[in-house]
Amino acid sequence: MKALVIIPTYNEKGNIAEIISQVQSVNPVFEVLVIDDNSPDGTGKLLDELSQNDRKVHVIHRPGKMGLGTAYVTGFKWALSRDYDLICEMDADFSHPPKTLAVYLEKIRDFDLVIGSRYLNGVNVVNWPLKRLLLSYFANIYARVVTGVPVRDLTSGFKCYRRKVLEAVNLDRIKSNGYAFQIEMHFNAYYKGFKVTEVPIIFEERKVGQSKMSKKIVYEAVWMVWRLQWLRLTRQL
Ligand SMILES: Nc1nc2c(ncn2[C@@H]2O[C@H](COP(=O)(O)OP(=O)(O)O)[C@@H](O)[C@H]2O)c(=O)[nH]1
Ligand SMILES: [Mg+2]
Repeated sequence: MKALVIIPTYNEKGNIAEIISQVQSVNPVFEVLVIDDNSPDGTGKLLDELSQNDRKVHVIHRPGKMGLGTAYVTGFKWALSRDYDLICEMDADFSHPPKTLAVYLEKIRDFDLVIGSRYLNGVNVVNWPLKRLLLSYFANIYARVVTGVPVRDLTSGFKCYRRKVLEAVNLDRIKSNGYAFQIEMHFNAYYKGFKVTEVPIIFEERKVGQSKMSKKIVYEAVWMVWRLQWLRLTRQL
């Protein structure tokens, strides 16, 4: 079995080497693909060195900051043009505990998509300002009600797909770039009939570097859920 962890980066010089090393120490089956958007802090240069010394570390450089969604779509296509069976998504900033990847390896035997969830058994988020937590929490309830997808953490960016899920999604039609991207992918997987499950994670706010979250990303999710329902009901999904 071949497994790939895709990590998008923008200014993650202080995190990227350590996160790659922790992913690899969970299980040597994991290869890593980093999509770097020409980070001004030199993350890309560091990645060139890391990938030159390790054939299980891969890097794609894009010319500028183009957003999370298009970074993942680029990574998915790269993975699908090779022989990976499992394709995972993860942030570079240690908000997603690498150890959970071991749980994904177990769970994915029985499911097609395993999502790391902050909102199973209460709220498991550490060090977020209350405002941000409330936004995320209620955004998830809103998205769940509008989309009808029974996933507690629809905006989670930490998960593992079986290859066939990504093959079934028309990646060229994925439109969103921020949190909505995660909703859009979960929506597709669920309504295309794949077996989706969640496992609890404890999400910790980053200690190094800065968040790239913006108002624009939030608004995108507000209308995207309606667009997704429209596409589904008119059989365009
Ligand atoms: N390639 C790429 N990575 C990005 C971009 N925006 C954010 N990231 C990465 O996506 C992950 C999550 O971003 P982050 O700013 O921590 O968002 P937050 O956790 O929602 O505050 C991190 O690994 C970032 O470096 C982007 O435009 N391009
Ligand atoms: Mg983060």
